[in-house]
Amino acid sequence: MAKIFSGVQPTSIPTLGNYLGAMRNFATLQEGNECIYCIVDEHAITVPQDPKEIQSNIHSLAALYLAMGIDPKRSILFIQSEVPCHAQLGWIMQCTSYMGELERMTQFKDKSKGKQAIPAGLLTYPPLMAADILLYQTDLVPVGADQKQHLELTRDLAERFNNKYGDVFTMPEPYIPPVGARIMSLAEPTKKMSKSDANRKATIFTLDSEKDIIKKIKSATTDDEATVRYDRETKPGISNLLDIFSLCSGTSLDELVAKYQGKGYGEFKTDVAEAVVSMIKPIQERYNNLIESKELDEILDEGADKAYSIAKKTLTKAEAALGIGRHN
Ligand code: AQP
Repeated sequence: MAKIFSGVQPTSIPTLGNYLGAMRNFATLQEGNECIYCIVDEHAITVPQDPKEIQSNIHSLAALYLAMGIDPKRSILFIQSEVPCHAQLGWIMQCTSYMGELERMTQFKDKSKGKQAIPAGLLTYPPLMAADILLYQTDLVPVGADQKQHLELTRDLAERFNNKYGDVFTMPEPYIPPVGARIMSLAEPTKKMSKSDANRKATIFTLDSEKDIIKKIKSATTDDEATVRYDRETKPGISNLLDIFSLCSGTSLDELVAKYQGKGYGEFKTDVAEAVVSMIKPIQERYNNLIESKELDEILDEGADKAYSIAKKTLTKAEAALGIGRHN
């Protein structure tokens, strides 16, 4: 039985990329493993957030986790800021990190580019993420490809700490799916699909209406060749749509390419949209039943209590190893 931990930021409604790259695996990993899933709201405030919007996003994300198959009887679901050990071990991880390695993180470089005043939290995001993972003595972290670098840093920090102060942390491994780990923007298919993309046409959100999903896929950037075939280099738009189609329908890429031989992009896009809608609709139906339910708060309260009792043990161990606070 492996210990699994992962989180999603309530920066907006999760995208199709968040779902296919990470959240879809959260439910399947529940089988035979101990899973802990988190709404990482402290990560979200590394860029400015509207207080009302982030509150609403936190509730929606909790309901979506459950709608996507997280079973609170088997897994722990909680909000990061409700378990103070995250910020506390986050500080210890910041003190374990070097400026140079944090400045080299691709996400930091991307998100700070062109900014006059860069929030320090953008730089210290990875040590906080390391704390999230290490608090639960995690074996496996299901994430999309964009988080691979942060996970490598988590391993470096754990190793550095363990070497200096003794064996406190388990060394986590990433769990990156072979397909779907990097779903691309519909508007600019050489860039990853992101919640915070200013161009709303670039991203499918998991709560988008059927009409919007169809519209976005129909307007997705493709190429002039008019042949459906897979080539990430020369046909990034069509290849991205093929990945999405394959993951949403369970049909292999080869079968899809064969099926659309000699057919135009119009018919192909219509069918991609239909596959996305069919996959998302049942999630949305479950979400609609959950979002107003009292049950949601009870699950999050219980999740925070359970997460705290695990996290506190690791935090105490780390503080004792460092010699801070009082320990007998
Ligand atoms: N395009 C993507 N394809 C596959 N997986 C993805 N993930 C993100 N984008 C894609 C994975 O989703 C999980 C949750 O992501 P996150 O909320 O922690 O933040 P992120 O990685 O920064 O994702 P976004 O959507 O781009 O959010 P914003 O715009 O707020 O920064 C992670 O496992 C991630 O790898």
